[in-house]
Amino acid sequence: MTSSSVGLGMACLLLVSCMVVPSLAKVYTVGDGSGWTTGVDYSTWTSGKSFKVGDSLAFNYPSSHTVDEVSSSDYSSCTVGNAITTDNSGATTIALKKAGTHYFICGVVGHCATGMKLAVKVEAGSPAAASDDKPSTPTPSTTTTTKAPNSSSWRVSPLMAVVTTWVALFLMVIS
Ligand SMILES: [Cu+2]
Repeated sequence: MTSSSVGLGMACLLLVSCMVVPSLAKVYTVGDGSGWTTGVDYSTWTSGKSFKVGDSLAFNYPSSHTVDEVSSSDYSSCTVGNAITTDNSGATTIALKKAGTHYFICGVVGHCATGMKLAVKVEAGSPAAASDDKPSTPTPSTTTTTKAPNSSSWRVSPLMAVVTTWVALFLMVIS
């Protein structure tokens, strides 16, 4: 298989993943091809992007990392242990439901200091997009392996989890 056909396949996957979500919402894959890992400058990744309420962040990472949403001060000081929400499923999708700045770090001691920290400034979307909190999802109860903390700020669509896993596998295969 040539690399161009692999690229085409990935493009199709990404296209599908964009069509799955409501038209106005975007899903941002954190770190793009690098994923959520040490040694990536996430402030560079966020620059030039404008995040809106209704968009989502997709974190892809090996289970040796976690995705912790933390306070501004814990973000600045890389303090672990006070996470607002945490997940280590390897494919974490975070719905950005509130305007304001959201802070994420890896909960493994030392990783935040080596770059695993992400601050995302979320703007209120258009009135139409901001008002619908939850588009009707057919069968949310079929969520399979994703560990879902009992918190409303986490919403991992099973379909998106599958799609992001595919993308991650493609990236592993072609790397
Ligand atoms: Cu980590």
